[in-house]
Amino acid sequence: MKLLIAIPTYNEAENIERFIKAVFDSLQTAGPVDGNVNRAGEAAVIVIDDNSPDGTADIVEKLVPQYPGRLHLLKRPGKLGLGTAYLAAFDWGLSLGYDVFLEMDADFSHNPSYIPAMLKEIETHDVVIGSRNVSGGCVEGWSALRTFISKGGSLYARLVLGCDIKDLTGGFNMWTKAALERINLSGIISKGYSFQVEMKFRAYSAGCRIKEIPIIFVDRKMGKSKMSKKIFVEALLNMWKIKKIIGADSGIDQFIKFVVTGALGTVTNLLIFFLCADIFNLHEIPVSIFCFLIAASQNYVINHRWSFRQNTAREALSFKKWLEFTGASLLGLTVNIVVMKAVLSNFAPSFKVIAQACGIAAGMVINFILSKLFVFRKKSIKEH
Ligand SMILES: Nc1nc2c(ncn2[C@@H]2O[C@H](COP(=O)(O)OP(=O)(O)OP(=O)(O)O)[C@@H](O)[C@H]2O)c(=O)[nH]1
Ligand SMILES: [Mg+2]
Repeated sequence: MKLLIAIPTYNEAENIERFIKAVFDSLQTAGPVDGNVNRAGEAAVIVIDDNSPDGTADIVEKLVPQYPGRLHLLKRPGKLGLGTAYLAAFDWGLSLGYDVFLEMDADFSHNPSYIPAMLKEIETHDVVIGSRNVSGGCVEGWSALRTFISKGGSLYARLVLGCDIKDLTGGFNMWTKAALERINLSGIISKGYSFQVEMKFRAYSAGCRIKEIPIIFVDRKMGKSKMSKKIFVEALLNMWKIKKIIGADSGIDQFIKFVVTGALGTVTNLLIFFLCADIFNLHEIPVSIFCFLIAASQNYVINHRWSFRQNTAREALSFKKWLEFTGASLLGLTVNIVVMKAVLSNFAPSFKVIAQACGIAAGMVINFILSKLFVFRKKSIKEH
């Protein structure tokens, strides 16, 4: 296991030397304490500098010989944004066979002493988030206004995206290679601060196992913030683009897919019925039950893999869920019969098929509601 720590910098001359030292120091302790000797021992740091006018890159360049093979510098011609800096580092690391990636700010807001705990968690997860918003985590040194803006922004992102990660905006995150491969890095649209949200939302939507561990985030003591009103508003607007591109299905989309799945199930049901009852002359009642079970199984698989795939991406097909789905289908069938009978006796339409159509529609709606809210409901991160 090889860890690559990516540190983007823009005008961090006052921090970078001490920060790099602190990172390597924390890696030294990571091995013996947590049994991550190999991972931490082989870990490397890459600084991605955007031609900082204060000479950050020169400082890093001078440090490189002190950490042979373990400190790298990627120089870019100008300020191209935090997001593209990370993407460049991921590309670099993936091509060289690194399999765990850590993002960190250079301003000491992200304390390197958390790295061992994150390495421990990454063994059983795809993404580990250093989170300010879970119990035990917090921010130190921010004004009430900045805290309010940050919390408000985070809540807004969570609401727009319908995603229950508590710290969507934070930049202290660890990724496995597998997680990065699932995210589709080349499709990322964010260049600046919404990059962190987009990465996490993509991982969440792709069904990655995500863990948030509490961190105490400390406001920078040296250097200037790169955050501006323009960048902030841009990030807020980007949420909607991200939602559109990653495309969480709406309830209507799910319903249409559910109906198509039901129609396919009916075709399967009729085909098997025709074979068993008409060709092989088997008794209609057991054949009918058999056909129902086969169609329900087919519907279960297609709904899991297609209609509700965004809810079930983290789960495998299971007997328990099949049983729940078949139960919901039986209930749908019961509603179908009850409604059909009620329409017949109350309205007596000239064609009985009209009553049956009403019954099917009612049964389908009940089955859909049970499927969406119960059988294929989206599990929260806590349930994993
Ligand atoms: N390469 C590169 N790094 C950047 C860019 N913008 C910000 N950074 C770095 O990204 C990290 C986070 O930026 P910060 O300015 O600390 O942003 P912040 O944490 O939201 O705000 P403050 O802590 O208040 O400054 C720091 O290490 C910055 O130097 C950029 O355009 N390119
Ligand atoms: Mg910062």
